Amino acid sequence: MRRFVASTIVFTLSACIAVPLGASHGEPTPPAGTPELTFTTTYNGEDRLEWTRPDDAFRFDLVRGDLTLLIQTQGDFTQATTVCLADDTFQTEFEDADEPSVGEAFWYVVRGGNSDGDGTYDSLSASQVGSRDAEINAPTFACP
Ligand SMILES: [Ca+2]
Repeated sequence: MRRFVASTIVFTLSACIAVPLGASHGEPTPPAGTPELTFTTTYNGEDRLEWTRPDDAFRFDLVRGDLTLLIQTQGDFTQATTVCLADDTFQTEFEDADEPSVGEAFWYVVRGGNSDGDGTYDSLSASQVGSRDAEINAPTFACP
């Protein structure tokens, strides 16, 4: 009986914490920000991706694509997206063991998510033309 009561209390607290400040209860508020992604090579030669955690995001989707395909298709992320590397991970880093072929390159993008939905793969920079989201979400192997 005591365990049941404790579970109920924990659930109630979690539900309240998930609602961002200033948001009305019942209105879905997926992350408005976008993680900032950085790429480094570790001391043992691993390719490490790290990203920032926007205040309103606690899970992340990381996708990889083929840069040559992206250029050849004039920016078609549907054709150039090749793999979902991490789906709903709580981590803010990933080590990619795969290497592109000689003369090729990978591109990576990450989006945040919360209990209300997914954020955006867009950079939110004025220099970006159009949105990446619909094209990156289209392939069957895209991050759900
Ligand atoms: Ca996901």
